[in-house]
Amino acid sequence: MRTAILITYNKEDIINEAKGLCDAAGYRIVHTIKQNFLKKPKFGISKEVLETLDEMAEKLRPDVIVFDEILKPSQNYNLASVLHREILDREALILEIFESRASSAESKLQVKLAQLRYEMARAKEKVRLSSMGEQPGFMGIGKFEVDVYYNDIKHRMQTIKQKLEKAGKQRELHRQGRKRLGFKIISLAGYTSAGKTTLFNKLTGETRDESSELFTTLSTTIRRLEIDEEIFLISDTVGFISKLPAYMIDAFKSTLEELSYSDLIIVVIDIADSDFELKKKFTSCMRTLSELGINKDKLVFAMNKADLISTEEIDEKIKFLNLLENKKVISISAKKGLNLLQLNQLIKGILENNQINSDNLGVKETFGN
Ligand SMILES: Nc1nc2c(ncn2[C@@H]2O[C@H](COP(=O)(O)OP(=O)(O)OP(=O)(O)O)[C@@H](O)[C@H]2O)c(=O)[nH]1
Ligand SMILES: [Mg+2]
Repeated sequence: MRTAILITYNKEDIINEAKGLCDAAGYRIVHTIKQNFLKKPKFGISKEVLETLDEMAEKLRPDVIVFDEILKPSQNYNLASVLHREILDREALILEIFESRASSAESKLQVKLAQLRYEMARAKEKVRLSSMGEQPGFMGIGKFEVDVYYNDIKHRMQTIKQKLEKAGKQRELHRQGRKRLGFKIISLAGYTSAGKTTLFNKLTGETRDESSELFTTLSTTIRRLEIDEEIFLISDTVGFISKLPAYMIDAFKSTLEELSYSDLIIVVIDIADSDFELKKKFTSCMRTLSELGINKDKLVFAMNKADLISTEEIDEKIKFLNLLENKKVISISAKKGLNLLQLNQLIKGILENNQINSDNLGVKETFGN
């Protein structure tokens, strides 16, 4: 396993998430440096901390240095020239995870596009630096090569975008097909590691990858779900995460897009989280859902991992999230199969009383009859 020194903020939830990301990307952390501030202009960190870091790196010889913030290309360059090691900022780390997890052709293209966007931002900076004559041989390349490199990235992005457009049209056709068959669509949403795939597998009898690592799922899978002989379609989606750069959410829009075409969304929440984490993840989920333009009436809240805490604690957490009055809240355990029949009944009840939603799929009918 490759090793990393982690530089992160001095806050427990952030440290845990950063550790989770390193773990998911396949790095073993050999040392952690915690800081209150990571946005100093030149290196992100102060000169003194940089010196300590340099010493640690000499001693521990990690494969990479993970910097849990978004670094400017110049900062990345400055750090690399002192430390002589690969520096991965938060974005690069998330991209590595996405790259290793993407399984469908479409999600691979999306990852590639996000990587090129990341490179593009850096190419722009290289062009700027070399045209200012500040760093003529920036990273060993001159202005002409930088221009060629920049145009090459642009061209490759264009090609990928075209392929993605095609794939998008394909998905639209599938969606229309499903609509014509009259099936209601249910989607799973929620923060990464909440237990969406576990629930999906339990409800449908599927055996998809579920794990404690972050971002296990990177493309949507749709299966049928039968409740009292009535057939619904259910789809698993990629997990949300806080501080995900906008263009990455954009890159995975197509997997999240399924949500906006759903008749009902099960928001899976890890109820065993501490109050602080619970609130943070819940807020992040709700924000993403609202950014996708999703109507609140379509949401069902599944308080998952109920096997890990007491009934009293569950009630307190539901109250804490201001969901006490909400009739669409249910505590479950996907892993232990607790309350899943009740969840099915809740889903069915809502979908049956909710004819309006099915006419509101937002799909343009481009087929002739
Ligand atoms: N104790 C307990 N663990 C659970 C339960 N549901 C899921 N888990 C565990 O939580 C971890 C994450 O589960 P996943 O189903 O992969 O989570 P996910 O929401 O699909 O995660 P991403 O695909 O990364 O977004 C796994 O280790 C599961 O075994 C539950 O009801 N109880
Ligand atoms: Mg999953």
